[in-house]
Amino acid sequence: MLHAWNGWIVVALAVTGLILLGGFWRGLLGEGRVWIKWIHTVVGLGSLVPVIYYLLLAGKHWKQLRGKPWQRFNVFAVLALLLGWLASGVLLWQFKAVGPQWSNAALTVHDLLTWIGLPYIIYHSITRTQWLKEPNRRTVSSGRQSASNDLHPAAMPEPFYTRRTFIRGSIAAGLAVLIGPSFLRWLGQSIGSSIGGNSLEKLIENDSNHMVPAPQPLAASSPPIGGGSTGQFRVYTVTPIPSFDNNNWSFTVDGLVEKKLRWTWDQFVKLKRTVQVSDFHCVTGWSVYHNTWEGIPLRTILAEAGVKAEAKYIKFYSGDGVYTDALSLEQVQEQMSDVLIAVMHDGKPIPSDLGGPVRLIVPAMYAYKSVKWLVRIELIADNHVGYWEQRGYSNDAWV
Ligand SMILES: Nc1nc2c(c(=O)[nH]1)N[C@H]1C(S)=C(S)[C@@H](COP(=O)(O)O)O[C@H]1N2
Ligand SMILES: [Mo]
Repeated sequence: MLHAWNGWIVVALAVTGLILLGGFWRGLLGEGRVWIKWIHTVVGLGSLVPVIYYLLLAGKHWKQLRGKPWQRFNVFAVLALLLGWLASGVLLWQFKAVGPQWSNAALTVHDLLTWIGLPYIIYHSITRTQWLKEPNRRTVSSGRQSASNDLHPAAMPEPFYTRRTFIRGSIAAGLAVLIGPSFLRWLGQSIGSSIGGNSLEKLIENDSNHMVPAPQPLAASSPPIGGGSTGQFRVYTVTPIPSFDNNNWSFTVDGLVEKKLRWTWDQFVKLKRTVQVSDFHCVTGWSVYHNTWEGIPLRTILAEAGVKAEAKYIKFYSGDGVYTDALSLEQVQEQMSDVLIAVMHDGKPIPSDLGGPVRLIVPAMYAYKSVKWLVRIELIADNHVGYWEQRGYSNDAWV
């Protein structure tokens, strides 16, 4: 019964975990995503209960597994997986307390265990359900089992080509085909190589924006004074990735301002830019370090537009037509001089996947504040609750 409970817990964690990982579900689920994250966290913490209960009984079980090295190995593998997932999961759950460095490492471990553990557990479940039909192979039974073991010694090797090895081989091959490509993509991203991953080069190659002229980098951007970013961006979007060209792109500053501003791309690329180096942190655990961003400080633009006294908040609109977020004027004017309307990353135009041609960068806050495909800034009197904040993300986004 303990095994069955544990099995169902793993199924629940696998399903919710894969939904959280899949970019496809971001826009579709909305608020549901935050709920699923909660379910995943609570069930994950709950997975400790059967583990502890098992450990109390482990001595007895271990004896029953005498002479069955593979089953003993399996016990180790499953315990290592569950405890590894749990420990890294706790760090991801407590990302604010432990900070981005720890959650970044925890996410890598959590993912790695998933790519190894999930195929392992699926293989294990499929092959072992066949055992249920063969009582002599089941571990937990009465003395009858040792009798049958004497008749069919476990040590007797099976011939290589039997129905069973064929079925196992097919299951393993099927899983490799299903999971292999995503695993390789993940591996490529983690070790920073470009096999199938979203390496920066790939994202730049796939840029679907057609803005002319291309912005020319300042000396501090090329080569990037930050030395080039480290880590991989995961491309997050709640809509299909929009594409822009000179005809469908413009940049507006309006609302409670003295002077409404509107630029076409030709005008916008001529604005004076500055360069900053900053880290980029997502609440789901990943970070990209030492980004060299080039763009226009938000303060410069606000000064040019002239903020009216009634204005208290700044609302940011994405050109995807859906995503928005806001900062308070006080935050921007007193605490964060580094909020940037970014046009270039590491000396290159920001590719469409990463929010180009123009995205917001708020280094002191988690990246859900960094609105991609930024096209409009509106000064408002009452706070606006952003896309993810409406769906359960914390209003407090300070890293
Ligand atoms: N328009 C838009 N901006 C967005 C998002 C989005 O879904 N749409 N996701 C936010 C979140 S949660 C993160 S972590 C970062 C991800 O940036 P990246 O896709 O360039 O890695 O963008 C932020 N800005
Ligand atoms: Mo995020």
